[in-house]
Amino acid sequence: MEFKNKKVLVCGLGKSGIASVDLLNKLGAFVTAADNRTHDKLNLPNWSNVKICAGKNPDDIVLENDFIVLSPGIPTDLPFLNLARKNNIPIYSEIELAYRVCKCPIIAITGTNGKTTTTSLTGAIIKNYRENSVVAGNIGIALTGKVLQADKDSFVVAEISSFQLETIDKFKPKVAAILNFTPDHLDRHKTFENYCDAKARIFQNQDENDFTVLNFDDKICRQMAEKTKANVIFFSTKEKLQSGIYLENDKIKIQIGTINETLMRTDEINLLGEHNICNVLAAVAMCVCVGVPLDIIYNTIKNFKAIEHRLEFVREINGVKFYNDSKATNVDSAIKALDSIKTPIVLIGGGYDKNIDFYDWIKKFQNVRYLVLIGQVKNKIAKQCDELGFKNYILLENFDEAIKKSFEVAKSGDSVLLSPACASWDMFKNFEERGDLFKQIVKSL
Ligand code: UMA
Repeated sequence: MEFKNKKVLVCGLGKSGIASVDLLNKLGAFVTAADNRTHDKLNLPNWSNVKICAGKNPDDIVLENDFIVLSPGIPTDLPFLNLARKNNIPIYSEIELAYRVCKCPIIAITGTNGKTTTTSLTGAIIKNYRENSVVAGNIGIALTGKVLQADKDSFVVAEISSFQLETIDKFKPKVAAILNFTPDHLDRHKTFENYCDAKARIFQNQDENDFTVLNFDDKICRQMAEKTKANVIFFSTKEKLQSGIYLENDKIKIQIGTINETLMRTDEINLLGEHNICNVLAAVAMCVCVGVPLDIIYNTIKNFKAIEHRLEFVREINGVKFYNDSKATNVDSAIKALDSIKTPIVLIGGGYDKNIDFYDWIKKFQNVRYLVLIGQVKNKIAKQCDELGFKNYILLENFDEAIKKSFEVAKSGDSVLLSPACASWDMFKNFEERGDLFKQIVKSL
């Protein structure tokens, strides 16, 4: 695709938008950068040749452009985007722009949970195989900002969200993995079905030379095998597969084509919880697809440690262990944390309301000694706790207060766990800011 002298409207000036503008500048496009926040609230680089449209939606200038690059956080049904569609102005996701300039194969990972750990681990393995490879995407680093760093012999390993997939066009990863499906982001996608459909777009352009890696243990994922044109590689922690990556007697087995090997024992893996074994199996599957030697896969997994904000151990005070699981922004992810910690738990939960139910999470509170609720959705969670007979909770306004209260009620041998089951956007910029503040306050106790 030719970008030189094209008029491009970049919408949203967070990480994705800023990286897209920089990339388009390099490619010789004429860029207008738009954000509905006012200019003083934006933290923009000193661009000399970029028009800025700030403090409103770009309704009045949208038709002046050849195409639009959309940041993932912007809903796709805004009036100015409908106007663009009516006038046949293409709307491309930021990852679509990255794909159009990418020189190497892309390994793309989506799913409701485990994306970040799986992407980090896959990225670590791939970098040990081809060192110029890059890891980016929803993991917190815009793909457009990294994509030119990867040469044709390397790989781009990308965490991909449902938001990013909504407006792809030709985006075609060499390997696409879907880890699992549970309800999330229903405020944006409206129905669970729409959310699953958005995620399934990850393989919509793949062909018989590509690979789709799917979780055999997740029914919806398993059914996706019928919809992809690519070679399906399943992984499973529950079933011995005829072909795929699976667990047998606590060992990881690889049975793909002519490869029939035992890779390692699960007790050689340094990650907490069974869900992380799934993430490891997915990473193994993806790396085998692109021909990474098994010794590189084995050694990288053996040396891989938990990532920040995901069941991250922070500190122990008077026998109370503190864990930062700020990345648990939905119910399924928060359940995984409860399953992984075996001590009694003082749990800090609540946050932004994504229009999801919390019943399944609350039903898992057998180990929860006390629940501290914060954020926009705290009253809804409290009501659902009452309905299920869980009474041991308190509602607080302030994050600092919540952590201090948790420490006060915790007994030696307990764990204080920040695992909110909600996004952070009501009180924080993102889950990283929430997790960082948690760690800072815990360290000051
Ligand atoms: N904005 C508008 N109009 C709107 C809405 C927002 O102009 O109607 C502007 C905001 O004022 C802001 C900008 O858009 O300046 C923000 O854009 P964005 O929300 O797309 O945020 P980015 O900083 O570009 O971050 C995005 C992802 N954020 C979201 O999808 C909400 C980041 O994922 C991702 O790391 C980053 O791109 C790089 O790829 C975060 C996330 O929470 C971690 N993702 C969700 C999740 O994992 O559950 C999907």
